[in-house]
Formats: sequence, structure tokens, C-alpha cells
Amino acid sequence: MSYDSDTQSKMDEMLENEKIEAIMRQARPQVSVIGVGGAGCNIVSWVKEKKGGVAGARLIAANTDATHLSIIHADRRILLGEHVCKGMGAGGYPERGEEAARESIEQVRKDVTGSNIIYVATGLGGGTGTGASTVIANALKPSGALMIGVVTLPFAVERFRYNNAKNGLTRLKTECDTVVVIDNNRLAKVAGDLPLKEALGVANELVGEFVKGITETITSASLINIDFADLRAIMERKGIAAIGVGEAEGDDRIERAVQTALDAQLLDIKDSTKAFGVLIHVVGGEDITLDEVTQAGEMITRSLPPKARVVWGAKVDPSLGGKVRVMVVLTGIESTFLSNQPTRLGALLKVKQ
Ligand SMILES: Nc1nc2c(ncn2[C@@H]2O[C@H](COP(=O)(O)OP(=O)(O)OP(=O)(O)O)[C@@H](O)[C@H]2O)c(=O)[nH]1
Ligand SMILES: [Mg+2]
Repeated sequence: MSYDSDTQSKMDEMLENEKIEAIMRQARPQVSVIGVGGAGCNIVSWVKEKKGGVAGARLIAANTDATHLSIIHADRRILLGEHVCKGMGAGGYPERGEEAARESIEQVRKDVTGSNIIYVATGLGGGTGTGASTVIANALKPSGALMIGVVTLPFAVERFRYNNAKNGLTRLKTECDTVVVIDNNRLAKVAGDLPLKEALGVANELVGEFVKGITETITSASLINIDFADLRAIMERKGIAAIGVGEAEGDDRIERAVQTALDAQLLDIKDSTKAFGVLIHVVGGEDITLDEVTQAGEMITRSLPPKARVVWGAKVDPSLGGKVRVMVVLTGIESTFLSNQPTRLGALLKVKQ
């Protein structure tokens, strides 16, 4: 059958558009977020319920506690270690969490098949999250996905959980490309010394925003997209990462947000000038300008060693109104939590004007 030239060229155009769409779909990385244990599941549930999920990512909640799992919002819920834990949690014993993850590992594996980026989100210190996250990361690593742990450290009032958390982080670090660590104690201070329950809510929100923010600047059209290859370059086999967040509105909002994000890193780190790379993520309401985004990038870059690799992305979130939010993630750093030699970060990391 033959068509007149006008019809033919329209058909060619349609085919070309379809081809571009198909290639784009294929090129877009597949992302899975696995929340492990009570805190991990709460984080996933917060993103799913309050933020409508993450564009381009599958949200999975995995816990040994059936009652807790039953109230969690996720794309997929997995009860870990049905035989080992009988749906009753790991009782604060990481060895039990490990065993439970081993029992259910095939289920987890099946759910993340084909993922290019896997986030493992957990609150370290208990049994399930601390024990199972390492087993899960270890089992999924051979798939070749970029494995990013996002964990919180226990509050000082949870002293007895500290050792659990320390051992857990030491092990998780070896199984993930990067583990982004948030110290709940620092977070609570930044958020204004909140009561425990509210502080946990702030932690959920922060981890959720991190995962959603970074993922969506990769998977969907943004003001400035982050390239998956660039993310890989600063996160692959980099160990520990720290994160800082700043929000501001009004005059000089971008400077103030950047300064807060740099001053209030949520993990004590030994020497920020030794960071391998930095990920800058800027979100603003409809009125955010490219100039502001560039300004944020320049300010942060000036405060880092010249060799540090910088990756940045920006997106518009109309719900922010006149506010801007800046997230700074320093990768390849050493944490004092693992070495027990606290130093003050504020003095080390100042924006040079
Ligand atoms: N971000 C956040 N952290 C939490 C939350 N609940 C607890 N945590 C923190 O996470 C740590 C681990 O607690 P859970 O997640 O409840 O423990 P689990 O992994 O379920 O372990 P088991 O209950 O022993 O099986 C705690 O010590 C707290 O520091 C939460 O809702 N959000
Ligand atoms: Mg639990």
C-alpha cells in the first residue's frame, strides 16, 4: 500500500516519536526502594501516603513484624522470616533479623529484579533493620545495581542500641556503594529539640525527601536533571556519606538555605575537605530561577576541595510556595561515629565569601 507524501511523512514522524519514547523508557533507570524494619517501613509508608510515592520507583516494605507491616502503605509488603520470627519482630536481636532476611531473600530478590538503583532504608539499632539490611544488600549486590543505604543512627537515649547500630553500619558499608547516614541526635537539634516521636517523624520525612528528590531528578523531567551515570560516579564504592538540608524564604533565600545545609550536616564527619564528591539538590516553588540554582552550586563548590566531583539537580515543587530547599550530600567521607573521635563540622565547612 502506498500513501501520499504528506501522510507518509506524518507516519514517519509518529514512528520516530514512538521510537524516542521507547528508547527513553529503556534508558531511564529502574529504581527500587526497600524499607527494612519498623523505621524503614515507616519511611516508605510516609513517602507513599504523604507524597504519592516516587515517580519511577517501586516502594517495598519489608519487616519481621506482621502487625506493623499491616498498617504500612507500599507498592509491595514482604513479611521477613515467617518461620524464624513468626510475624512478631526480631526483638532487638540483629542475628534474628539476619536469619529472617535469609529465609525470605528470594522474595526480595524477585521484587527488585531489573533495578538499576536500589535504596535500602532503615533505622539502625533494632533487630530487623540492623540485621536484615546487610543480608539484603549483600544478596542484591551481584545484580550490578547501584546500592545506596540510607540509615538513621539511634538517639542518645537509646544507648543500649548504639553498639548494634555501630556493628550494623560497619557491615552495611561493605555491602553498599554508599551509605547515607543521618544521626538522629543531630537531626533532633536542627529540628529544634523535638520530643522523640516528632523527631522520628522528621527523620522519616528527611529520608523520604532525599530518596524522592534524587530519584525524581533522574527519572522525570526536571529543571536540571541528574544523570544516572553521574550519580554512579560519585556514589559507587564510596563508603559513608553525610547529608545537610537547608530551607529559606525571602531575601537571599538561596544563600541562607545553602549556608544552613552546609553548617548543619546531620553526621559528625572527620574532615569534609576530604570528601570525594558532592551531590547538590535544589527544590523551589514555581518562582525558583536557574540563576538561584547556579548560585547555590557555585557557593557549595567554593567550599569544597577543587578536585571534588560535583553533581547537581534541581526541580520545581509548587507546594514549596516561596521557599527553596537545598540538600547537600558529601560522599566518600569518614564518620566519627565509627571511629569515636568526634570533631565539630561547623568549623571545618564554611562557605568562603
Ligand atoms: N526514622 C525513624 N526512625 C525510627 C522510627 N522508629 C524507630 N526508629 C529508629 O530506628 C531504630 C530501630 O527501630 P525499629 O526500626 O523499630 O527496629 P526494627 O528494625 O524493627 O527491629 P526489631 O523491632 O527489633 O525487629 C530505633 O532505635 C530508632 O532510633 C521511625 O518511625 N522513623
Ligand atoms: Mg520492629
